[in-house]
Amino acid sequence: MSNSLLKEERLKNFINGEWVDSTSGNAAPVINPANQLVLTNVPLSLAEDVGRAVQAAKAAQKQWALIPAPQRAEVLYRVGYLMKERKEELSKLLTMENGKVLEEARGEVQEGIDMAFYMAGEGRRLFGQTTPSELKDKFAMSVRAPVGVVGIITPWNFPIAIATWKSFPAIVAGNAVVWKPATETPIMAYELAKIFEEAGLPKGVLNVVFGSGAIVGEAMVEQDDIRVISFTGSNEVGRIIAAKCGAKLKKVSLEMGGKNAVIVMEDADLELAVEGILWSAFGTSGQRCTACSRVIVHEDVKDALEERLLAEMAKLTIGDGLDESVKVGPIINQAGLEKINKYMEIGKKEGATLLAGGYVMKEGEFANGWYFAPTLFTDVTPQMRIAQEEIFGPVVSLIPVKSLEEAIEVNNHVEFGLSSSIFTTNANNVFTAARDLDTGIVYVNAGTTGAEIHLPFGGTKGTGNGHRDSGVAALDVFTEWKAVYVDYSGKLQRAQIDVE
Ligand code: UN1
Repeated sequence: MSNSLLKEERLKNFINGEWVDSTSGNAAPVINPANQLVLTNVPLSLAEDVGRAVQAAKAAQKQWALIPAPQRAEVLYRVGYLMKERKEELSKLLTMENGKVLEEARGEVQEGIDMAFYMAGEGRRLFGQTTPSELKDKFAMSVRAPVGVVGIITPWNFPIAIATWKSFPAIVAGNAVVWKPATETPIMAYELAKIFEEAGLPKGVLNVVFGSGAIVGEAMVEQDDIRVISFTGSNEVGRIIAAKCGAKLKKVSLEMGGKNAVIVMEDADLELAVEGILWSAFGTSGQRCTACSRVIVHEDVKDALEERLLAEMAKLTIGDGLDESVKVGPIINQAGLEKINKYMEIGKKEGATLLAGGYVMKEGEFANGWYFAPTLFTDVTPQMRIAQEEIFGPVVSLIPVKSLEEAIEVNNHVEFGLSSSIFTTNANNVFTAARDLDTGIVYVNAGTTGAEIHLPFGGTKGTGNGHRDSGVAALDVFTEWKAVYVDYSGKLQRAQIDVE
């Protein structure tokens, strides 16, 4: 084992409160993208393992749902405090398995801590409505009921934060969870399950089954006892899940990426805009659903913006995220690196001008990791593939425009609708943009990343299917509305008929 933080040579599934091997006996290495050292091994489970997890979850959920929500929430408070105590250790492990720089890893763990306390608070709210009945001596209200067993499928780019967005509301609302984490980043799942165990979550309420989407994910979708699937990942996989869940009338919540833009108007504070672009484009090496991959710039400030961006990009330090001086870490794996690199040729062939970066970094200290140089294309037109498709890497395309109207049109002219941003000092521009940008998240004078956990996270068009993660909106995914009528008149009162 290459580090002392993680002692297990091979992780185990967590089913019914027990740590168990997968029935397949197979495993895959978990590789640190900064240096390609093996951190541990992740089991590759089978449908049978999912079946066991679902049975455990089903049995546990019946009891869990009967515990008052404020008491269920106490487990989440304990989870939050344990995460806080272990923040530094968790952050280091996160950097090792995912590659993001330590400062960002700390931010991600904090996002999980925030979610724990926020959702624990929901245990004393979980508000429904009370409303007058149209009939005398009759009471009407709506309450949130748990859906039962929920399936969550989480990505490698935010292996702990996104898991908390989904599992915490599900658990506080009285559901039991079957969770398939990404095989690239299972250590965060393993650590979070250990924390839940320590926090006293009853066995079977949270079950972790490691393995591939094709086998474990597929088995979860096929299981009739899983009533909701909440998925974050690619648009391609999301569509398959949605179709299969549709055929089974299973509720499905999808979050599938973005092609997010920063708009820079001629009246913008350029220094601030450059800071916002750098942080949201090259932070996490561009591997965020919310990453900025387009800059839509007013032609009057295009040259000035390019110049400042290039100057600041030259200062970015690249390397192993455990080194506190590093600003941009590695790419998750070889496949990710190849995908990004493919877009370099595509962009050049389409006629875009490459101003910086554009290559895989292989020399010296980069030889054993997966690194891509921060990249800037300019004179990009809105219909080019580099301006349309999600690259998921440190690559930005500059698109010049003549007006706010054109900027908004260009922003909206993509398949996705997750996040957008505008830098401007004009109040009319602010409100016009906030109204007309067709994305689930809009930032003013900030980059495209940085969502806070008590607001809804998700987007329009190809980004999602109308649901949201985090915020109160997450409760809508993991609860059913139940309308309850109590007639205390002592006689049969017919709605719509016995109304005086
Ligand atoms: C993601 O990229 O899938 O707003 C999640 C942000 C983070 C979450 C990103 N708080 O960038």
